[in-house]
Amino acid sequence: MNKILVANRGEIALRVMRSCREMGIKTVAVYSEADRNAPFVKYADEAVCIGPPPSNQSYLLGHKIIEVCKQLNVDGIHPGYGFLSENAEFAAAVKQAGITFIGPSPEAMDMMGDKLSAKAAAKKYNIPMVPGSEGAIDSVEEGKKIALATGFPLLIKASAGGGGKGMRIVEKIEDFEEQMKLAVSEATSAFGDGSVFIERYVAGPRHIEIQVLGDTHGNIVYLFERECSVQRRHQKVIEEAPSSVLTPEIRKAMGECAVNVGKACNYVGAGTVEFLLDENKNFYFLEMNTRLQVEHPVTEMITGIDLVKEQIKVARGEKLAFKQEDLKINGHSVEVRVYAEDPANNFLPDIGKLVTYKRPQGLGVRVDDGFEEGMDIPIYYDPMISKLITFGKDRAEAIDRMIRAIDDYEIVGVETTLPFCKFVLQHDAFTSGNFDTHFIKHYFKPEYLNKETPEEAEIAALFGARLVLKKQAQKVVSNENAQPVSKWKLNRL
Ligand code: MV4
Repeated sequence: MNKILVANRGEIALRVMRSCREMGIKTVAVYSEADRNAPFVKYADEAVCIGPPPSNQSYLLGHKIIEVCKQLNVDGIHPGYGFLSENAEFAAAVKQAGITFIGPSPEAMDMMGDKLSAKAAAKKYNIPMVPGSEGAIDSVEEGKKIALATGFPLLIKASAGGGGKGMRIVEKIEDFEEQMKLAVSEATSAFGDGSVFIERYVAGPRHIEIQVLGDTHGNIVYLFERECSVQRRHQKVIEEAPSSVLTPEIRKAMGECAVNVGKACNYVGAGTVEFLLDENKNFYFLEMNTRLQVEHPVTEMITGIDLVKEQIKVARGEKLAFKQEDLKINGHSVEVRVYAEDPANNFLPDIGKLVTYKRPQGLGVRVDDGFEEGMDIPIYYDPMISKLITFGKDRAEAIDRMIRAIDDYEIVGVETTLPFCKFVLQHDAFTSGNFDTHFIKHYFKPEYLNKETPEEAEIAALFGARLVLKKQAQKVVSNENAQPVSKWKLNRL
């Protein structure tokens, strides 16, 4: 493989291209008019503008991207995450054009894209699943029977859904009919497929996912877990690896189940198998994501494996260079997602210019981003500014390092979720490891971020600046390089 086109933008496009460069592979960026000056466009060996800013006129235009590949003699496409990454039709069209899709087969994507067919495939390997319906519910009558046998509360889920879309909780049989009708109509309008199924509702679960990697020779391994329980409205906020609740025995059992889910669809490449873990540490298979995930860096940090390189190697037909017993967890890694959103104002996107943008640095700190100081955050896409990742010898060190990195990060011009992430990292429930998917609902209130009114902030900043100047004047003799406290800190903390 000599040239790879990255069918994505932002931090993930850049992250993929870095691995390509290390492997001596040329890169092609495709970009929208909104991303003309983006770092990933500058980093690529070649770059082609494919349309106006809206994704459906640029990053989602599979046929146009394949045309670019043909013109530039591209031999592989890396889809990143989001956009076309889980589109089986696109993967098939890429293959049809004689280009390597860096990811699983269209068949595996189709099988795992539908939750019912994923569960049916997993069932053949005796993977534990939440009790509920065997397949789709065809009528309200049938649904009620299964609901009574399953028990309440229960969930009605859309087979074509994912990430919590099209999910409805039912507390009692009297509500079943109405909720089922709503679920079916939501699923039909959102996914064009009204198939729904029933699962018992697992209260207070942890969301734990297993990274798997398969090659074209039938080998598949697990790269341990990521704990993703801290999330807000199905949007992950903090991820870490390993999870502080898994014993070596449960880790092995979950890992082996994940490998079997991969085997059930002849999985090739990097994939993620999602599980729920209940209070008694029983785990249940939920779904499989057939792409590289946003949070893949924490796995890279604790295994020392570059997942993008591995994706490319297996796409070239190489055998995995390691076996399960070669893989070990080393240390601990935490990731926070830094969004241009205002956590004090219901997480409304706060789009604007990155007037000041200074990354934290130092031992154990990794920043995956796609911005430079002075750039505008486009309104057309996900408002994620960066992923801030830390690594330490143990969980406490990774967390302390993350708090230090958050304090060192200087972002002026937009509100960010950094103070919110710091709040979570300092919370007893988080540091003790005793939390579940309801963490934010249970513990977070916007007032905890203690944001001042603009007037108060200005007064505080003026006082702070005076104090800093005074202190600096005193320090000149002992430390002439003393840094003033950043404006960001004065305003936000
Ligand atoms: C569940 C559940 C409880 N019981 N299934 C939400 C996203 C989708 N992947 C599955 N989800 C859930 N499925 C049963 N039977 C609770 C959730 C859930 C959740 C799961 C993972 C992470 C965050 C979550 C937040 C709310 C609900």
